[in-house]
Amino acid sequence: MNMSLFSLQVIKCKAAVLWGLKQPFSIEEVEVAPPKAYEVRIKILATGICRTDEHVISGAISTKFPVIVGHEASGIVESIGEGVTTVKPGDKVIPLLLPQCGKCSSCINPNANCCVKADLTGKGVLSDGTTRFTCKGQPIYHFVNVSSFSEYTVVEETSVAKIDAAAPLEKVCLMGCGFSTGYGAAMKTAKVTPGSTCVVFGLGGVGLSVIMGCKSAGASRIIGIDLNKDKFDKAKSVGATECINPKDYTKPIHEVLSEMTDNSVGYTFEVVGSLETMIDALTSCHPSYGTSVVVGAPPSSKMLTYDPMLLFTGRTWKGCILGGWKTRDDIPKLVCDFMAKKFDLDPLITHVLPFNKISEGFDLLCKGESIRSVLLM
Ligand code: COD
Ligand code: ZN
Ligand code: ZN
Repeated sequence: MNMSLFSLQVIKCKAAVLWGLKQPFSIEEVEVAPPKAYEVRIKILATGICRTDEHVISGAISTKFPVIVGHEASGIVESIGEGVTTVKPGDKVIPLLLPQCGKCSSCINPNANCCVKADLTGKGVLSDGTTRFTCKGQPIYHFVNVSSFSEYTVVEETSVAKIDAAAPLEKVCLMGCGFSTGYGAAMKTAKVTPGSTCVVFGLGGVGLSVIMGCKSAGASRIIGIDLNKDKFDKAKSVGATECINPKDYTKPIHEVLSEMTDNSVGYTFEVVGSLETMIDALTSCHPSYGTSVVVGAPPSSKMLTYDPMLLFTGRTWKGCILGGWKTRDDIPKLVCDFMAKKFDLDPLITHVLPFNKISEGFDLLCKGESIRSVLLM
């Protein structure tokens, strides 16, 4: 019997609603509709604050308002819609900003993960074109199929990964975005080789996760770069062998790196999201065998000019979303690796706050004081 039949009713709960651009979060009582066919209603228990959520508030990423953002979360399945077979009420899960439908050309290709069902353009609705949230009689839009700044959310079955029942939800929520993005950029997308030299531009939570990935892959030298030297100690604690600030040099950073490494940089990672560092990172990897990965989301509708000679000599330039992982397959495996202590998430979690202190969490992010704040519902 479909267990969701027991709970097919609207749930009233707390959510942080953004009513418009550059507006503060407003904690509201919202109605969360029951899951329709092939949908899952999740009780969110922990959710991290990611820079991309802030980009919605500022307008750097366009979405429809009013909206419930939040996309780095963990929780427990509350009920399931008709036809759902891969999760059941009570399962621990991570909702996925990048679905894995298993059928589209990306899902079928072993080297791709950008599923056609992903909402990367801010449609803000589920597959049937409607939302499952209402507040004060008004529909509230979803964000990247997740909307975790709510005590309950509804996602599609293709946007949920079932994880180990013993996983600590207040930590593994970071697998929903920041950690997986950085770690995967090194392990899955670049496929860093043992003994290599890696350079990471930007030492926020995602950059630190790239460093952890380079370390796990066996890189022997990992150079961290940031304009803020306060980021260096943490970077070294997770595996950077040295850290530099471009402001301390008059030479261009690629020349500094070439001299430091005797021209042997195998991999560079752009984890800032700026056009200048994308070019710096490309230029800094070895002209013939170097690979540079764009991890930071590029600013919307900005173009880049570069000297094609940089590629002509043999460099590889690639990008990835969510580290390149196939989300439903790989995120549960990452949780297993975490449980097996292959890496630690504690260095990334600088603040833990109750959900109603969400605005405080965003202030910490904007002041550069937090790596990741985790909100507990
Ligand atoms: N050179 C070096 N470091 C710099 C520079 C610069 N020119 N400018 C800023 N920095 C440093 C800052 O001091 C800071 O330490 C760091 O770069 C950025 O860190 P945070 O804490 O602001 O951000 P993160 O690490 O949480 O995330 C940064 C990304 C750029 C990766 C993020 O915003 C992003 O674009 N994510 C998209 C990637 C993805 O797949 N996302 C999935 C959904 S979000
Ligand atoms: Zn994110
Ligand atoms: Zn797909």
